[in-house]
Amino acid sequence: MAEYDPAAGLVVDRNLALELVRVTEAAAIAAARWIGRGDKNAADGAAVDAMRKAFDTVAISGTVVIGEGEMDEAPMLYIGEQIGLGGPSVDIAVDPLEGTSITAKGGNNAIATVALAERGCFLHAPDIYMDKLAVGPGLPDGIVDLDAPVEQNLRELAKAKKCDISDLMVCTLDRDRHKEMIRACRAAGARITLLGDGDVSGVIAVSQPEAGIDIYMGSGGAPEGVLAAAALRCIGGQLQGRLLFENDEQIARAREMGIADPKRKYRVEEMAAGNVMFAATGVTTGAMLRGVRRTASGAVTHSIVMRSKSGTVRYVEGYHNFALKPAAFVA
Ligand code: VTB
Repeated sequence: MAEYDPAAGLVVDRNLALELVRVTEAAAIAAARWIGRGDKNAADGAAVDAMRKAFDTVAISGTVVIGEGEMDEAPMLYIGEQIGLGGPSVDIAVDPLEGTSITAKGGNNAIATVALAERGCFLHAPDIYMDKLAVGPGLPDGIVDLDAPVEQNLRELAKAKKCDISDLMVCTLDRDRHKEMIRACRAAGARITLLGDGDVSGVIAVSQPEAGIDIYMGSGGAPEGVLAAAALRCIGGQLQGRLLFENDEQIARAREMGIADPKRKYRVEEMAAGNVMFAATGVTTGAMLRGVRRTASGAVTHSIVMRSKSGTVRYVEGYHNFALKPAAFVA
């Protein structure tokens, strides 16, 4: 069924969300061939290639706004690339393989992911770091803040959740730059899950009660921040993000991309506005999704797909028959 959104003046079919699952399934199946084979670039390349081909069957006029890089450095899914069969004008954010190193090592939590929004609705985040702070739905707005000390955020969150700080589980990337933050969390008495990679699913975990994560904090890729914001637009939860510029050149480039205030603290709806759809398929098993499982004649995939407009979250189990469809392109 088509939906008319007067604010955007565009017609976006809700079934597009299900189309996105085909796209992430294709990328995940292709990447899964490279699990544990020690070649992260090959895994990434396979995911990009499969995802790019899968987009050719989706009825959109899509523009990649979060992608694999600039046109001169990425042959496919580069920023500005036009994709799709033709249809409503939408912006696309992709991370064909979030967790290339995880996949290369056969670790946990690698996903293939895509988000879609009406034209102009995603923050055009440059490929730099973003400081992130996220908590799940149902908490008072602003209960935690990027500018507040770690201890204060944990204290306020524990109070709101009516538990002790020692009951809280923090999630962050295991990086040297987070040493001081991790020390402060531990000193306050909180528990911590350290991720090797994959902060898109790390952030989303705060809004999935079964994942057991109360708060995500720390810096990771800015494009990954926009993808996580797209997911939280659909399932709820708070995420604050601030771009971390390392030099004036990066600030100047961001200005060209439309970012006027380099110190701005973005909220979820400022990173992913309007009618948003998000899909992800597990490549390797994690808290959110099971990884691709190979069978004698095909593969089984596990995906999540959601829409901001309805708030519906679907888990999709796909049984793919390679005898009927080529393995690298399940569409
Ligand atoms: C994170 C993580 C990604 O990059 O965004 C991270 O989610 C940030 O960069 O999976 P560093 O690795 O330099 O910390 C990835 O690890 C890879 O894109």
